[in-house]
Amino acid sequence: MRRIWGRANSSNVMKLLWLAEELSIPYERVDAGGPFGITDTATYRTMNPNGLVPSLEEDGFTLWESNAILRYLAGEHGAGAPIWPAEPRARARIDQWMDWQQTTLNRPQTVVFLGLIRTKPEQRDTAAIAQGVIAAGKVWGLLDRELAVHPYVVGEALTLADIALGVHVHRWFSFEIERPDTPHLRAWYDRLLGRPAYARHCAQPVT
Ligand SMILES: N[C@@H](CCC(=O)N[C@@H](CS)C(=O)NCC(=O)O)C(=O)O
Repeated sequence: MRRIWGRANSSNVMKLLWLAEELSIPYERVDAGGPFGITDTATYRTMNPNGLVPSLEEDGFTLWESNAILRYLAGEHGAGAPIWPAEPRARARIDQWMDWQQTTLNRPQTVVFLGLIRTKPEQRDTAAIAQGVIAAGKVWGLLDRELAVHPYVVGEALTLADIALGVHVHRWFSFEIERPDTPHLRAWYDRLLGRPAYARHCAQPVT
């Protein structure tokens, strides 16, 4: 039995649902985190001491950190396929962008997301949000330049790098903000929207 713990509107949970559908991996999802709670319970904390979502549970094996779970699931079900190739340099290139999502993109993108989506208008720090938009715009601009050369993040095919970053590009284009012109990023987003699994799990109202 494979169980994904986490509310469906979490970007990090969306990554797993999207990958599972792309690779036809069966799973059961349990709502946890946010209004669903559970993450503070002792039982959940033995599985994920961070008290965050997602967590993966598979016949007694547990794992946390969304990108680590992506790699694990792809290794089990898609190893060697373009989505998670075996060749070390090809794999390293994907890892590079996955780490970049967590370390470089998340910082400004989270400021904008929490400020605009999770904060009441009267409580917003508009200066911090404006700075976040500028910073995130620069980060997305870097990816735009990469996508000028190939249709997906590392080349011709969808990989785990697209999954880690793709959940966030829907939010970026959904925010009511002024964005820099990034035609290649927009074309990639449109390409992702054409994938049923992305449309179903990631391109939903941002909450
Ligand atoms: N680096 C972690 C971050 C996990 C994380 O921050 N999850 C958020 C949701 S995206 C969370 O659990 N928030 C608290 C909650 O939902 O209760 C990962 O990629 O899995």
